[in-house]
Amino acid sequence: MLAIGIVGLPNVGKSTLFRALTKKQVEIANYPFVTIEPNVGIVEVPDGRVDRLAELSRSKKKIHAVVEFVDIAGLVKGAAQGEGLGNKFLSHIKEVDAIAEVIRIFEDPNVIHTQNRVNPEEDLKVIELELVLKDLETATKRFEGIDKLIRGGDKIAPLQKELLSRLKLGLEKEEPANTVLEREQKEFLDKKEIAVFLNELSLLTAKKKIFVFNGSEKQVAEHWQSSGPLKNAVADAERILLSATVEDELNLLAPEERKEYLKTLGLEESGLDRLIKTAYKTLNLMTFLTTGEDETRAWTIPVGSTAPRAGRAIHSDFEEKFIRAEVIPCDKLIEAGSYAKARELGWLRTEGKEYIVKDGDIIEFKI
Ligand SMILES: Nc1nc2c(ncn2[C@@H]2O[C@H](COP(=O)(O)OP(=O)(O)O)[C@@H](O)[C@H]2O)c(=O)[nH]1
Ligand SMILES: [Mg+2]
Repeated sequence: MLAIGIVGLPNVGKSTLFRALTKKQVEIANYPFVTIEPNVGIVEVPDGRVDRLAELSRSKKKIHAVVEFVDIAGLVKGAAQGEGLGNKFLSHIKEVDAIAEVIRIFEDPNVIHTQNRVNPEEDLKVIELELVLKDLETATKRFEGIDKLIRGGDKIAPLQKELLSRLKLGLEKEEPANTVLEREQKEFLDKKEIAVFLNELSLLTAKKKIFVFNGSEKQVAEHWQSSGPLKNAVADAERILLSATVEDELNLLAPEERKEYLKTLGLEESGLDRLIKTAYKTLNLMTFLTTGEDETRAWTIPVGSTAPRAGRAIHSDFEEKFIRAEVIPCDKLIEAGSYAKARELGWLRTEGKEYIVKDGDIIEFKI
């Protein structure tokens, strides 16, 4: 399963956010492949289509798509040199697919700030620098052993050396790996050996990122308006504004009260729901659905998957023995009101191996 790591300096609200997330934790029994650890939370991706389809099919069970969040402790100034939890931090963060970077905006005299004052721009710089330094360490270590591999006749090592030296050059200038990679020639990066090697290096500054600004709506808005550096640093990355404490409180309310409360805050959706959806999108994932009396279920697949690849999410047989699939977009089935009606209207399509699945397709596999 794909995982998002929550990182940030101490006392910025990571654990509060994580606690709020885990209150939404799914019934683990439905996800047999999941192992639970104290700093891991598995949460449903909010998706109204699942509820509507379950109603239409009178399903006994409803199973949403999920994403995994990991509360990663140990990032402090100097973490790259082993300060704080140092290496433990590194091994945890390397395993995640994307990073949610929590930045403290809220002011609260009772919550100590590690740099003694609330300064999001500075915090951001500290975090980015630590991540860059970790990557520099990773790249340097690999670089040091590479000549030996080349001498030993390793065919791929010279290419790896080239990549590592370009990465090192950039990282030494405090450029994140993704900036270096963006500049690289596509032909170079597209080489299969390079892609595999890069993946295996799992550089922190090459991971997808979501910024989470933690504070009241007002505080965040004020800060955002007045801060050019903050805007620059975030650039095109996804960003979520929320208050971790409010999110935690929201979980205590009944669904109706929650809606009311959100309304008074001028919000349609909780910050957590926005975060979960954004995470799903950032990981380049999408959903297809299956529905019937037994269950209605959302399945997670990479954007651009073919029908057989989608089948793999259910069972490897569905990919290997794929013959064809019967497909209807979710909104079309809901509009028709039933499978029988949809069939009568000719809205069910038969698709073959090459079909590229779209988000919200309902698929029945024929094997
Ligand atoms: N006023 C205020 N306090 C918060 C907010 N988010 C977290 N806190 C408090 O800040 C303290 C540190 O939060 P925690 O989640 O443990 O931070 P972590 O070190 O990043 O995991 C706790 O006392 C939280 O209650 C917020 O949005 N507003
Ligand atoms: Mg914490």
